[in-house]
Amino acid sequence: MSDRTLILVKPDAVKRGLVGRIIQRFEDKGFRILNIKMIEMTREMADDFYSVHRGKPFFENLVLFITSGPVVAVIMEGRNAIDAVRIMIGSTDASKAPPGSVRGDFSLGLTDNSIHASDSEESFIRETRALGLQ
Ligand code: 3AN
Repeated sequence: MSDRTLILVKPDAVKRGLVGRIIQRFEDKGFRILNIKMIEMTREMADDFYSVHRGKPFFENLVLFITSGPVVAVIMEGRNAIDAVRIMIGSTDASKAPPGSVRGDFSLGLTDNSIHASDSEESFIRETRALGLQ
């Protein structure tokens, strides 16, 4: 159980002007922002960030998408952060994410699904390192 996690507001949501509304939900829930940064991910950063997906059929699209515009990275702290935030973002396929979740309320996509959140302590460490945040 980790008390820190990372979210990325993805390029689709940044382009649509949803940054404030998405981050607000986590502050409303009780999470505290420890670090926040707008980042234009390079190909190398994306490659490290998504290294667990290397070799999968959707990998190239994923890298092209996440480097298609700025993302907003937020490190947050709060009780049971990794699990609690995963519940709040909804399932990967946003067309199946329930209303009330970030993806359920703001997206229909699978690659362009508005938000990313770390799914484990190990991912949190790899992802923050890939982004140069620690
Ligand atoms: P999540 O973002 O819910 O943690 P992951 O980590 O399994 O999902 O996948 C990372 C990203 O890869 C997803 N956000 C999505 O953009 C993309 N992705 C995952 N599975 C697929 C798939 N079957 N087809 C296309 N894109 C996918």
